[in-house]
This record gives sequence, structure tokens and C-alpha cells, in this order.
Amino acid sequence: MTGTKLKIALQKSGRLSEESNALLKKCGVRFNNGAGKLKSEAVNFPIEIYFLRDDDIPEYVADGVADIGIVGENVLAETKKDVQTIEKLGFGKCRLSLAVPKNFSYRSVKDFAGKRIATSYPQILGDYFAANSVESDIHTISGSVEIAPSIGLADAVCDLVSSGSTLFTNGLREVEIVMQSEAVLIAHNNLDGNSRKILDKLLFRIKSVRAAAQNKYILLNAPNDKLTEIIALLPGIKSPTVMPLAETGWSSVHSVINENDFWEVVENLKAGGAEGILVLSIDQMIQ
Ligand code: PRT
Ligand code: ZN
Repeated sequence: MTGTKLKIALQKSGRLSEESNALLKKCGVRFNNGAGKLKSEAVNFPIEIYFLRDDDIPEYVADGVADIGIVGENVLAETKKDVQTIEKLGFGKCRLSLAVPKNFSYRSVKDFAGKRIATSYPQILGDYFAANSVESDIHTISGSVEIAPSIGLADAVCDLVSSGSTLFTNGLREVEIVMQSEAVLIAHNNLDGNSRKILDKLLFRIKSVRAAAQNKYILLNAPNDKLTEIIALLPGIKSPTVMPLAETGWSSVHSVINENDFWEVVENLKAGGAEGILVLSIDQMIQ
């Protein structure tokens, strides 16, 4: 394949790498990401992939070394690089939170005044304290932030949390959420026309994959006398498909439902007289 290639930066190994690779693969982009590889070219799409440390991705994209990248919003906010956020990707969800030792009697963010806080996110935390008019001593460390209070290095921490179990096992209690984060697709500010076209093509596929992940395909059988009520329970993209079954007096109904309402809708359908309910995953949903 000749001509322009879009350069995308992905995390080499870490919490975002598996899902970043999987997303591209679901978009039909085939490439080899064997261990230790720093660069790869897709075989069937004009894209070149760089595998990097997540902290370096915003800078590479801002400088135009990579055209686009996938990175956590937390890293993007911390590095303050001038790039465009194109799309939220729905994985790598976490929050950056302030946490205190269990015996710390906490009332409000003002309690952090004059305290020493260990974090790997000094910029975000500094902005947060400034916005709350709190002056504290931010102590930057690059890892194992959660042990800082127990070894006497800090009074509190500001760290990423997902399940909360790391805080819990280190005797810490989450008291304030500083920011919510998830993986996002970012892009260089001045992409040339050809790169933009490739990005649009990829983005169209990403949106289809994301929409599919949020929806389910549902099939069910309904007695014709209950059809109107059952159809009213289906919040599909358009009105559902209804086809007669071989057995007289019955119809087959097909629709798409949002994953969030899924259990409730299924329970209501069953109670409304639907039978043989099948729910299927959708690979792509073209809108
Ligand atoms: O080597 P490289 O620099 O590329 O990777 P890294 O070690 O800096 O980052 P990595 O792979 O740990 O995380 C990459 C991104 O994943 C982060 O920037 C976040 O956007 C996102 N993410 C989502 C998380 C978490 N969830 C998460 N739970 N990043 C880190 N954690 C850590 C957290 O720091 C704490 O130590 O997990 C622990 C807390 O988890 P729970 O479940 O116990 O609350
Ligand atoms: Zn990192």
C-alpha cells in the first residue's frame, strides 16, 4: 500500500494496551503486535502503529510525530499538551481521587491545607487545590503512591482508583474525586487532508464498534393479541421488525436494545407474554 499512512500511538504494555489493540482489530485493522515490537504496519489499512509509554503519547501527538493516539484522560490532563480529543472510548475507566488514612478525621477539602499529599499527578492536583483555594504541599512520586502515608512520607494521597481495593488494603479512605477518566482518542491539531481522511474512516469504524458494544439484538416470539403491548416495551433504533411465525396467531419480533436497559426490558417482555427470547451481541452497528 503506498501513499499517506496515519501514525497512531498506543500504550506498549499496561492497562490500556490490550483494549487499544482489540479496538483496532475490531475495526478490521490487521497488524502484528508481537512482544517487544515498537512499531508495526497494518497490512490492510493505511495506518502505522507506534507502541509507547502512555506518558509520552500526548507529547508525540502534540509534536506530530504521531498523528493520533489512545491515552487516559488523566495522562492528557496532567501533561497539558495541546491536542484535540476526538472520541471517548469507554475503557480504562477510573477516577483520580484524594484519600486519607482511616484515622484522619476528614470534613472538607479545606482539611488538606498545609498537608503533604503524595501523587503522580501534581498538575491536576495543583489546579484542583487552586480552584478550591487550598494551599498544600504536593509531593510528586512516580509509583506506589498508596504506601506513602504508612511510611511517613505524606499525610494523604491523590491516586487513580478503579475498584478501590488498593486504597482499602493500604488503610486509606477515598474522600474526594478530583477527576473521572477513561481512554480517549486524541489527534494532532493540524492534520493534513489525507491524514484527516484516514482518521475519519477509522473514526467511522470506531463509532460502529462502540455503538455495537452498547447494544444487543433481541428476538422473541409474541402472541398476536399481545403484539402491540410488547412492541411498546421495545425502545429500538426504529420500529421493530415483525414477521409471522409458521404457527398461526404468533409473530417473531426483532429489535435492538441498549445494554443499560437490557435486563429490565427482558423482564417486562417476559411478563408481557413474550416467549423464546434470544439476545445476541452485535459486532458492528452502522449508523
Ligand atoms: O508503562 P506506562 O507508563 O505506559 O504505564 P503506567 O504504569 O504509567 O500506566 P498503567 O498501565 O498502570 O495505566 C494506564 C492507564 O490506565 C492510566 O493512565 C489510567 O488512565 C488507566 N487506569 C484505569 C488505571 C487504573 N484504571 C488503575 N486502577 N491506571 C492505574 N490504576 C492503578 C492505580 O494507580 C492504583 O495503583 O490501579 C491501582 C488502583 O486500582 P484499584 O482497582 O485497586 O482501585
Ligand atoms: Zn505511565
